Amino acid sequence: MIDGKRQVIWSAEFHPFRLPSPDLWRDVLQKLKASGFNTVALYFDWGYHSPKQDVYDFTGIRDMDRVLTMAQEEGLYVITRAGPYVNAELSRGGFPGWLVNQRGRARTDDPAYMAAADEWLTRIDAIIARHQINNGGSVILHQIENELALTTPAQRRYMNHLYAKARADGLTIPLFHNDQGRNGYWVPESSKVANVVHGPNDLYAFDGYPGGTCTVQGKPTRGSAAPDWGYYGPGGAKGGASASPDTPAFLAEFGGGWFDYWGSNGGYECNAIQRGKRFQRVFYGTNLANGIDIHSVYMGYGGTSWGWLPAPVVFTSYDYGSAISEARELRPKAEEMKQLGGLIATVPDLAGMVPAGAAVASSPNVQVYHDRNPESDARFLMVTHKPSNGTTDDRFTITADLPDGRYTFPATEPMRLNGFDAKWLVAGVNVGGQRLVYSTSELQAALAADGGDLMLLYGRAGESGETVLRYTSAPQVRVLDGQATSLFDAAKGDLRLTYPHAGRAVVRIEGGGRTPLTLVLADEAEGARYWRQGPALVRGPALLRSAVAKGGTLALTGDTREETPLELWTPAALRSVTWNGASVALKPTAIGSRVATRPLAGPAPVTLPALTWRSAYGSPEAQPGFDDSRWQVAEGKPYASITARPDGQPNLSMDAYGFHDGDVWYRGRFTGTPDAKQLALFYGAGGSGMLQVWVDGQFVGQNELPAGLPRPITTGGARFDLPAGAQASGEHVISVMVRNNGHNWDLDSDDFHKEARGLISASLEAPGGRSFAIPIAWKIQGKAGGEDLPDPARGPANTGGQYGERMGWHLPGFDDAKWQAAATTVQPGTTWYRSRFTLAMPKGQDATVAVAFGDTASPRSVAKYRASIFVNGWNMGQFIAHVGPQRVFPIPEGILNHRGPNSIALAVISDGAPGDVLEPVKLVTLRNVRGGVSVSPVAAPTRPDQLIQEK
Ligand code: IPT
Repeated sequence: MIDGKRQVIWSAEFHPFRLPSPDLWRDVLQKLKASGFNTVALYFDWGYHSPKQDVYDFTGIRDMDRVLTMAQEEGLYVITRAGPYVNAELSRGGFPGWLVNQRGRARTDDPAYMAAADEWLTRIDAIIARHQINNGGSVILHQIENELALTTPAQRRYMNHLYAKARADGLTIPLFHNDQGRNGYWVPESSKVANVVHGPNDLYAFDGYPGGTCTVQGKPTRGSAAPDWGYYGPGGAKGGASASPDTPAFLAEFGGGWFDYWGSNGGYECNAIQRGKRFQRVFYGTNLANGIDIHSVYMGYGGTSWGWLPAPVVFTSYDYGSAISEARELRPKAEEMKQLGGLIATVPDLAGMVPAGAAVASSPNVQVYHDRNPESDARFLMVTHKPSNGTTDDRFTITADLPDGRYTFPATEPMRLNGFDAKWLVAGVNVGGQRLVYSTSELQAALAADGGDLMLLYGRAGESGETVLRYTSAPQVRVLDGQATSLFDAAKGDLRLTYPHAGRAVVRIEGGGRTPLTLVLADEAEGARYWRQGPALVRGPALLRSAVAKGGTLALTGDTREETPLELWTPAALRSVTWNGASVALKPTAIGSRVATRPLAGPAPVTLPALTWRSAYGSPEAQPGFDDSRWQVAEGKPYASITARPDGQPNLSMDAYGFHDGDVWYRGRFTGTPDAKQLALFYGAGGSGMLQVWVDGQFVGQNELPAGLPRPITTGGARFDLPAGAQASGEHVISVMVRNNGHNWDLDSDDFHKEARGLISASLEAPGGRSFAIPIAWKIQGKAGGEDLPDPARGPANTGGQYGERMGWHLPGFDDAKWQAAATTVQPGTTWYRSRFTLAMPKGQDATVAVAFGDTASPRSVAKYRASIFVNGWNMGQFIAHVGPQRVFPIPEGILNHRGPNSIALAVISDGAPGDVLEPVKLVTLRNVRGGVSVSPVAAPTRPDQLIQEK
């Protein structure tokens, strides 16, 4: 209940850190709102804000106060999820880099760990506290920890600490934890159930990702029915509405897509279908029918794991197959969500429903979940197959005792359920001044129109619909548009309308003892063209962002994908209407709406420049004479990693030296001997990570960790033959570059995020593996400054220790005048490519531009190489040509300057073999609309001399 009113919390997840252009947060929030969600759930990533212990940044792209303000301005409630641990397919699951050097076990009551967590919590809690609903904000619920499935006393004390900390920091809203499944972990003490683990929470929540997967061939499977995780599930301690029957049933994450991994065939489009249209009706509907009234879809907008944010289990794109694509396009499933969320907004009685008794379908292939509101007796009838993943084509009637009497309906043509699908019907509800007895059409929207009500109902194209309304005497029915017939049953007072769902029909009903009613009866696609915002129902545009009445004017903002007619229903007092600031001339229609006399303009086409490149070689560290005098000596640091290493080796792990993300270089010196013929290395590098090795300036090879697994292998061994010259007496130099593709998450709270990265051990060996006690004196260099960031605006995840990164070659203002026209042959190591270009997007347009590599029709190339993509200095991802699947990298406006100069720098790593060379790179437009929000460029240093110099 919020302010004494029951409310279905209909939420979707968004990660501001996966969209490093704060002005676009508003775009996503508006799109979530327009897609029917009333709440947004936000994770916060501790590591994103903290490059070094005690150092925190909440400015620019890290301004979490701003995202909370925006969410409130856009009319969304907020669920905050601030960790300390979040998982989220982030490197270290959101833990900061420096935390892996801590020996104490994370996610326990180890004092050092809790002190570290408190640093973060003190700061993020202060921001959240200001935005709580009872402080004038819109944050309603707050999550402590994330899927903590170990429930030992140390974990219990840790949970107690987190709860007390949140309260001490002024968080007064209900606190909860999300259980990995409905296991009964951390159920509130107040819940007097047996066989559960109690914890210090106000609410119990759990996560669920049911409903099949995509096959390797990219086909959705429908292997399982929607689970009954509430009223209709098995009884016992974990039955009822949740494992905690005394608190509201709460799904903190319900899979609205899934993540994709290195080496897949490209799963996001399949995930968008797998957990897309129809899935949402069947699965989310089953949840709602089961009494799960706090329901958050993971993800609503996935976004981009830019820079070194990704955990080893994912690549750059975190599209997730969510309702809003990474390119910020509303997928068809978002339109379906708009229709479902529209029902929830229109019928507040859906909150707090309880089972209502049998509603029987005449077909054995069909089941009807039947709930009622205990106060108003309004009904929710969720009609789906039995089992719910059934795909047959069935015709049937439903018999139920409804608030207005016992009905078998439809009375005319039977209902139909054709294929995997569900229908969310309501019965016995008051909508405005009307009484809806039942309808086989789904209710999408209602509003008070002049001197009456308006209702928008829809159904599957080609199926017939039946709607019954209650009157005291026969009303007058006029069909203003399309086809519909009516019959009045004077004994009951029922007006029965029968119509096909085909385009739209409009029926006007007057008299009969009620305020007049306009019924818009649409097919599903027609319904999807309507937006309900503010005091208006608007038909036409690709998106309606807002509808704000001020004085006699209704200001509409939104997007058009093409020239689009505009039709709307508003109170007549709103005489004038503007669209994106320009006034719209309107004329009345015969059906009571008004239409724009001229269509809304669509976008002008976008033209993008071709890219030309200059290049320079970027692995000078490989040369024996390279000056490493300022590098750190790699020894003597305490080893906090969980990875076992052989005795006698120095601590080589990169994190120990303050290098947590991206690439790291090692240079080792040894004295040659005739027997030392091989170099054996053991290293940690995350998913599809790699190393490259030179001896005395000669490339001896590279090793890549295997891809193609949903859970990647993150450490590996490699053996290289030494060049003959390296056996001569005297000093020799080994140069090793390790690409660290992220630290593991800590899903199972076993300190897995502390698996070592960089070199773990190195030894010189005779053939057969006999190793010598030949010492190698190692030096190490990673990101310039280590934990002291040279570029705090872009932050810890932006760069690693490539030479070009240390020198600022990735920055837009770097002077590349001395670079050569792009090389077509390639050397082993890293070659940098830079391009400058200017964009001139038409004003008032929102497009998503992407960087695309080679043949985008295929998930991977024959050529073996990888490229880090810097756009105006921002590391917007990693392309691994031979691993894939991502070839197209959307760049958010704000990072990309849509109206002015830009630069792209690519750091390309190759083994130097012929053909393992950068393929053609081009800019492509993924989406183009007229509209959008206004976006300023994200401020950050542009030239190397603006970077904070290493001390
Ligand atoms: C659950 C996590 O809480 C969330 O952070 C994210 O990792 C999500 O899954 C998957 O994308 S983990 C659960 C599926 C075991």
